Amino acid sequence: MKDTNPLPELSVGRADFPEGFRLSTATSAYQIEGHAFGGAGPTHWDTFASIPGKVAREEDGAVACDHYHRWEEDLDLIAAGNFDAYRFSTSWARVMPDGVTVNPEGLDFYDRLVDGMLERGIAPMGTLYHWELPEALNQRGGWLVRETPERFAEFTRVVAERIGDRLHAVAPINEPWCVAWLSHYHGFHAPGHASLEAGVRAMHHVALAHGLSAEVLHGMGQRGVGAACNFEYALPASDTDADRAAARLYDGIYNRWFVQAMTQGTYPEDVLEGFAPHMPEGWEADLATIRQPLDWFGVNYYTCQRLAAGAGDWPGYQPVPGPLPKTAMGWEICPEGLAYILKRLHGEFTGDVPLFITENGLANADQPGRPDRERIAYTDAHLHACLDAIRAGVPLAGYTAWSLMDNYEWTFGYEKRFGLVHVDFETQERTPKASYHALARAFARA
Ligand code: IFM
Repeated sequence: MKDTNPLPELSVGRADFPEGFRLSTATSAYQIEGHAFGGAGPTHWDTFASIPGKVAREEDGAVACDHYHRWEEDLDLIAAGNFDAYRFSTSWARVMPDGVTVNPEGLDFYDRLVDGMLERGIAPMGTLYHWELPEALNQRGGWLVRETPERFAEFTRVVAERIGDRLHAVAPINEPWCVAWLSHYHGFHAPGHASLEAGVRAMHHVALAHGLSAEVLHGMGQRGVGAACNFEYALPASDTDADRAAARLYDGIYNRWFVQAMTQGTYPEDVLEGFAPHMPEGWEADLATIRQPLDWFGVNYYTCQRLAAGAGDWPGYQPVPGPLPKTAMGWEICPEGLAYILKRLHGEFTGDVPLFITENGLANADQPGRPDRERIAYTDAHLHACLDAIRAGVPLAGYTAWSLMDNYEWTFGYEKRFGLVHVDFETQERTPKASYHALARAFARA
């Protein structure tokens, strides 16, 4: 049935936020570019997606949104949407197909893209690694071995030499927890390892990669060096001591491991209790490298998680479904968790370093011709949580909507739609959704 109700507006907008607050939107290379184009090398996501049962319909990022050819149209959408900044990522395998050798065509692509942003008045926010590792490096051990963070430092130098002068902000790694724990302990993402030992080694090597990369950037005089970590509001499933301990441990692995190492140069003691036997040799000496000065700290937030004590091996916690309304990913909609995370980061870890919401959004069962009211409501509630944190003294510098457009949602293939812009994957036609228009109106410049 046709939805004839008036289109909903956001109840907050640019005028409610402090002067200079930036509205941004984000994508990532493998999720949109079309990895088959431009001489990019194979990645461990191509390998993973080809294994039956790992990814819905065995879909991969070979064509994705064909952004490699349609980037100008996509930047026009960002500009017309009144976004101040655009968070994109550089594909390591596009720039260095075997992880080592430079592909000039790949660098040229990002050079054009960054210039295209500046021509349209959009501030480029780069992420160097958003999940696709060159397959050649995966073959050599990937994030299980120290060679990968060391090679990542070299990739950092190559990218920064070419486009660093025009980046307003740069983060080495998007969502280190996903790169390490989700992909090497849970095995849900590429490369699909599933053991405590693999998870722990990756948790250290990914942290080290952040540190080595930030060190290179600082050495080159790069401005705007930051980080982008993901957080979940961890809640005990019940009031028992056992469930509270489960939530605390989950919080340690998910929320505290990386930010504590990056800002304080230590790992959380409670997590180390279980990790210590599997940590790579000499890890203690790396903490000084992992702790680097940060100009800003990025927060990716989507949901809360309820944890119960489990009977299995350490860490043993069990996620338990909660009562709140859920997105198409099955994730609870919990904006108060965002305010909690922001206040806590500011109070315990990041101090005066400006925070930036580097991802927030939802997958929704969008239908063409029907306004995505759920996305507008979700965004509105999370923007209110941002205001709550700002009123409490949190130095919050911006908000990024994930994602500019529907794209490759990893193990879910193209089925889950996170976009402000609808993409028809048959024709590649882009159609802005009601949420895109609502944000554009709310953040129009005076
Ligand atoms: O699509 C992902 C993105 O690549 C990283 N953060 C979470 C998003 C939604 O799952």
